[in-house]
Amino acid sequence: MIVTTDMTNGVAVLTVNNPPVNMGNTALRRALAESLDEVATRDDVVGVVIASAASHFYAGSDISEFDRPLQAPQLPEVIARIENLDVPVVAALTGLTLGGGLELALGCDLRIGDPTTVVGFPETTLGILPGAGGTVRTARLVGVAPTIDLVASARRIDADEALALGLIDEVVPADLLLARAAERAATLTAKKRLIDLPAPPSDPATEEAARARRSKRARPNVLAAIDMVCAGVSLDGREALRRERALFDQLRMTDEAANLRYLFFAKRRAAKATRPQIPAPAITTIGIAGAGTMGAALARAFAEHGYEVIVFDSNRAALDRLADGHGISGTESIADLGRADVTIDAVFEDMDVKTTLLRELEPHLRDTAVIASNTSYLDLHEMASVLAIPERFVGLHFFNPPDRNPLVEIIRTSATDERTLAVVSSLASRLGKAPIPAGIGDGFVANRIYADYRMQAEFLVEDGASPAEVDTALVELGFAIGPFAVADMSGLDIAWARRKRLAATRDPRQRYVDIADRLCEAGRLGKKTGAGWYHYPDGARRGVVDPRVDEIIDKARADAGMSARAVSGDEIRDRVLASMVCAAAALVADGIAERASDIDVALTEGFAFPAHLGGPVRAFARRNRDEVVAALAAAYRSCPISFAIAEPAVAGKIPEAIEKILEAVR
Ligand code: 3H9
Repeated sequence: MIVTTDMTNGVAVLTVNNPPVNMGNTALRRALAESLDEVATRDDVVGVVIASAASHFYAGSDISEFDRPLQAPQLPEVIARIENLDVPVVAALTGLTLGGGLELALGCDLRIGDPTTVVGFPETTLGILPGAGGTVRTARLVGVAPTIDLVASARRIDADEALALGLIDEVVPADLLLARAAERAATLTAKKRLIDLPAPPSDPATEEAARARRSKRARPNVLAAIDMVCAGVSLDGREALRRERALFDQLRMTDEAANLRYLFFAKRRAAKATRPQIPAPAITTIGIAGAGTMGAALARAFAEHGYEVIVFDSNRAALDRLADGHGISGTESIADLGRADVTIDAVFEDMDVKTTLLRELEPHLRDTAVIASNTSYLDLHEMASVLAIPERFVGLHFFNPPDRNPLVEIIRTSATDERTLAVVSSLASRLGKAPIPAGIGDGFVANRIYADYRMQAEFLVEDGASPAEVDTALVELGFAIGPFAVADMSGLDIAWARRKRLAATRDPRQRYVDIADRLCEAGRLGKKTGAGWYHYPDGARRGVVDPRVDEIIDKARADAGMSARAVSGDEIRDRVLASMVCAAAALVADGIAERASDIDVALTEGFAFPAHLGGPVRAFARRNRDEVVAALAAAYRSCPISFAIAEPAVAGKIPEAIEKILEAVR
C-alpha cells in the first residue's frame, strides 16, 4: 500500500510509503487522491495528517514521467482535494521535502517539521519551474523576495532556516512529530488556505534586488520562474496557478529540460557503476601524501566532511601552511600514515616519485588500508606492480579545484578488489562528488576528451580564427569562458612541460600547432605572468586581445606554410563538438569509458560544459544527420591522424563507433 489511513482520536493519518525516496509518481498521486476522497466522505474526521513512513517526506515528482503526457490525477488536483476538505490538514515533514513534495505541504493548512527536515525547490535545475503552486503559494506565505531566492537558487534549506522564514510552522523532535501533528490537526479551528491569502506587504526595492541578483546569467526557465513569482501575487490565486501550470507544461517539453533530466539519470547511472554490491567498511581517517596545492585542497575537502586527515610531506613549510585546517594534522614521518584507513597519493606527477612513495608507505599500513592514487596520466598498473598487496590499490582522480569541482574518476586496475572499490566510492559519495568509472589509458576519460577539445581549438587558430573568436564562439555555445581564457588562468607551463615530455613519442604525421610553445618561449605563461593568449594589463581580471599574440600566430602560420582564412562561429562549435565526440567514441570502443553518458557527466561536472545541452555527446546526438556528418568530416580533415575514427564521414557515413554512442544517449 502506498498510502495507508489510520484513525486516531478523530484524526485521519495518511502515511505515504513509496520507496526509495517517496517520489511523487502516478501511483502515489492516485493513492493519495483516493485516500483524500475517502476521508472527504466520512463525518467522523476532525482533521487530517499527511506523514511519511520513510526517511523522506516526499523527494519531489518522479521526473522519469516528464517525457510523456502526465497521467491523472496530476499534483495540482491532489492539492486541490486537500484544500477542498472542510477539516484542517497538517503536513508532518521529515527528511527531504522537495519540489512537488513542498508544494503538497504548502497545500496543507499547517507544516510541522522535525530536525531532519530539508526543503527546497530543485525544479529550476531541471529546466522547469515549480508546477503545482510552488511559486504562487510560497510568495503568499513568505513574500516575493524570499520566494525568488528559493525558487531561482534551488537551494535546500534546513528546518531552522525554513522555520525562521515562515515556510514551516513548527519544528519538534522526530519522536514527537506524529503526535504533535495529530494534536494540531484535531485542534485547529479554521482552514488556512494559502491560495486565498494576499501576499505579505513587501518592499519593492528588496524585491527588485532579489530579482536582479537571481537574474544574472540565468537560464530562460529561471527568468520565467522569477517573472511568475512576481506576477503571481497580483493575480487571483487560481488564475496564478493556471499560469504557472501552463509554463511548467511548456518548459517541461523543451530540449533543455529533457537534457537536464538525461544528465540527472546519467549521473546516478555513473555513480552506481562505481559501487560494488558489497557494503563499504566505515572510514574515519584519511592520509594524504603530498602537501602541494592538490594535497592541501584534498585535505580541506575531507576535513570539511568530517574525516580526520593526516597529511604527510617532507617539506615542513608546506605542512605549516595547512596547520590551521580544522581536523588536519601534518607530519614529516611517513609512518604516521599507518593510522589512516585510506591514503591518497597526491605527490608530484612522476612515476619514480610515486613508486618510491608506494614502496616506502606500504610497510607502515594495516592490511586493510586502501591506497588511492590521484595521478592524472601515469600508468596505474606500473604503480601497482611495486605493491605487496595490489588489490588495495585504485585510481581516484580529482579535478581542480578538488574542494569545489564535483567530478572524480574511479579507476580500477586489473588487481583492485571489490572492497577497495566500495571504500573509494563511498568516499566519493560522502564528499558529494559525481563519480564516474574510468579505465586505464592516457588521461583516463575526462582529461582525454578535454585534450582533444583543446587541440581542436588550436587547429582552429592555426586555420585562421583568433583565440578571442574561438573563446567567443564557445561562450555562445554556453561555456562560462573559452579554452584560451581557461589556459591563461591555469597557466601554460604545465601543458608545455607535458608536450616536451611527449615530443619524442609523438606521431610525426600528427598535426602539431606550436603557437602555445612560442607563447611560453616568449615568457607568456598565462595570467600569472601578466600575459598568455591574452594580455592582462595591471593585473586585470579579464584578458584583452594583444597584437603581439597576433604577430606570434601569424609567424607560426607562415612557418607552417598556412595562410589564414575566415572561420565562422558555427565551424568552431561544430569542429570542437565533433572532436570531443570522436574522442568519446574511441574511449567507449576501447572500454576506457563504460558508457557515453559517463562522458557527458564528466564534461558537465568537471569542465563546465553547458549542462543545458546535456554534455558533448548528447548535444551532438540531437543534431540532424547531415550536420553530424559535415561536422565529423570537418574534424577529420583538420587532422586525419588524430580524428581517424571520423574518416567514413568524408564519404557521407556516420562511423559505426560514433553512431553507437549517439544512439545510446538519444
Ligand atoms: C518536481 O517535483 C516538479 C514539481 O514542481 C512538479 C509539480 C507538478 N525522479 O539519488 P539517489 C531515483 S521536480 C525520478 O541514488 P540519494 C534515482 O534515480 C523533482 N527518480 O539517492 C535512484 O534510482 P535508482 C524535484 C528519482 O539518497 C533512486 O531514486 N525533485 C528522483 O543519493 C535513489 O536516488 C528532485 O529534483 C526523481 N525526482 O539521493 C529531487 N529522485 O536506484 C531529485 C530520485 O533506480 N533527487 N530518484 O538508480 C535527488 O536529489 C536525490 O535523488 C535524493 C536522494 C536527494 C532525493
